[in-house]
Amino acid sequence: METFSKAMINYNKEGLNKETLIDLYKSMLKPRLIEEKMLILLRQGKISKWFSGIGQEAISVGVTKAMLAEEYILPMHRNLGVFTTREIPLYRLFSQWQGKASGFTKGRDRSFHFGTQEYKIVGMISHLGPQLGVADGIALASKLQNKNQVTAVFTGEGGTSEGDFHEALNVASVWQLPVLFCIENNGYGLSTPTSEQYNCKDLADRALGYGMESHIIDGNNILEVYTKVSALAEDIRENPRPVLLEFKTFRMRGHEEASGTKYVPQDLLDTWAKKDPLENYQEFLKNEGILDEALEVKFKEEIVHEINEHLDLAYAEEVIIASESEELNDVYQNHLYQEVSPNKKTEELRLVDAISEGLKQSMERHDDLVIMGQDVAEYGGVFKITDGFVEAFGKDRVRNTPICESAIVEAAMGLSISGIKSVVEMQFADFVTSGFNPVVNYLAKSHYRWNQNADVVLRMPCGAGVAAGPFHSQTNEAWFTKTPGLKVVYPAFPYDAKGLLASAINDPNPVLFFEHKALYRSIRQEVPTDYFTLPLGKASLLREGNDVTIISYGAAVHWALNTLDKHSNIQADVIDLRSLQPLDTEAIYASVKKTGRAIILQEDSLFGGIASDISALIMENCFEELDAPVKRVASMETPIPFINQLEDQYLSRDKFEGELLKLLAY
Ligand SMILES: Cc1ncc(C[n+]2csc(CCOP(=O)(O)OP(=O)(O)O)c2C)c(N)n1
Repeated sequence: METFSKAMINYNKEGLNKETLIDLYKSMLKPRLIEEKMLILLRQGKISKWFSGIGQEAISVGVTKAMLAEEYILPMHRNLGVFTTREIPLYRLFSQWQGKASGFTKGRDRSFHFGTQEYKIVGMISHLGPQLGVADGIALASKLQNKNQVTAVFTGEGGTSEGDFHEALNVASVWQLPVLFCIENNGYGLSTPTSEQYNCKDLADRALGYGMESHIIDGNNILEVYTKVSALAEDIRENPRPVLLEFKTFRMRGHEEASGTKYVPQDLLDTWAKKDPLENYQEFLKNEGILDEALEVKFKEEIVHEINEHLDLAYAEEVIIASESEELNDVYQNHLYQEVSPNKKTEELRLVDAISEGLKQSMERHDDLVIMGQDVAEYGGVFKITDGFVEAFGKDRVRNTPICESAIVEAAMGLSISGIKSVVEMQFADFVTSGFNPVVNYLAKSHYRWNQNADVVLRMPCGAGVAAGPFHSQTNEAWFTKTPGLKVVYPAFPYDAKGLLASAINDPNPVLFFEHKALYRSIRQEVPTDYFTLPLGKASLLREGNDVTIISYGAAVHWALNTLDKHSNIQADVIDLRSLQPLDTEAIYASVKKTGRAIILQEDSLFGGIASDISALIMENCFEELDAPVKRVASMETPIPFINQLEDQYLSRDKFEGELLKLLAY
């Protein structure tokens, strides 16, 4: 082994005892030796992919050592040292990498893509940036529950270019959340050097723009990392606030092992090789008389023995046997619906009032339920659903957010990780696109991947017919009904909206709750005054008849009813789906088998909408009983236009009558 002059890194061991100094050494040695073993296994074709953190161990280890065991850490793909320092048994890590059951994802996700509540680690999703907003949510929970805990989250310098980074830092600063944002600046994001990633000297300087404190730390100096982060963490526990840390380091190997380092200038690699965090520290400990050759060999032998023993355990473990039912069972967290029957006393409410009342009663029932959204606090939300909520529940629980849909969905995920339910109001369903990634990739996949539910309801004011143009009129449920892991509820009446919202909030899974804007103030109904629930996944049969089955949801239900009002001779079953995921196929099949004809009316444009799936389901399950082809009626294949004569033409509303008559005449 080459020896290095201790001048390459200046160590200051002041205030640290010998045990701590040795412990830090052993803690860095372990991930290094595991990695060396992994590189051999990779060459032998025994593992599939490896992201090396060699040369960056001081950051993972130093930060983790500075945290308390009950504090959450959100690592990235090069942070093996976080997992080993949290003392996860190695065979579980090896099983995870081999896709075996003793890992953390039952073979459903690879490498470091997992979390574990047992070790208070929340692993990444591939998209990198969302981790940062999730850390905000966990830190918010710590504040709301007065836990005085710090949350540490990692990102590479490449990940700081994502919008999630900006959103998460901004929210953390506005809300003064106790988060340590740890940037590991290792020179390259895949093949992209820092000069092509960002155009400022130090990423730490970005903190200024967010009104946040920041520090630059030598990421290769374990003692600097450990002492500085320990002091900061202690201070943040007392004075909650976010802090941005930029750790200067270098990626010594390829982005992942197969991709090599051809694009990295050799002199850079040579310079940083001299600053190796482990070898320099080892040299320092020897010079200080704390470590000697014999002890070094002993430690290495112990760790190598542990690695081999645990590798044998993992290799001996049976491979996963695929089971369809087990896979399907884990997409959603099991939840036993609790029926709360409606009381007798009713009042006439508009849809908007019923949602507001239902939400308020859920806030009373779940005393830690948090509402987040733009302008939802004093202003009461743009549709006034949360009017008066701040007075009733306080600003901790009714939270105005900056305009940052991604960070807020991610924060809701973080709250759920800490056991807190939340409702997020999208100001308009259209804007969910700005938070689309965390909805479909984080909330939807989390339970399936590592058994972590996302106890979040996204309220989605949606729909056309209000002359609001292409960006305030969409009914975008189809983007979500096709994503396993999400539930989608879409009431058409005040009574249903109130009961279903209560159930959506009780359900521990992520639920998108669509509220049609055009119905908010136009539809009235007698609604029970007290809290009550209705089951998700149950359609309601609004009218009964033998001629035809009309299937619809949302505003289109009212279009269908209005059409029938004009034709008293048509005897139709009218099914209001109320919930699209889960879908009440039983109600659909029972009706179609009775009538022999089915027409599905949706407000969304035709292609890829849920009407297409329902149509296919009917063909597959009721073909023998059909007297006519199933008909889908939907809006035009264009964006939604603004002016009423164009919008009227766009909508399926006025086409329905003709199509219904044609179907009946078939
Ligand atoms: C949203 C997104 N875009 C692209 C990628 C592909 N990708 C994975 S890691 C990576 C580079 C990340 O660089 P950095 O954040 O600096 O972390 P490092 O790998 O250097 O530790 C890229 C481009 C991705 N995973 N997610």
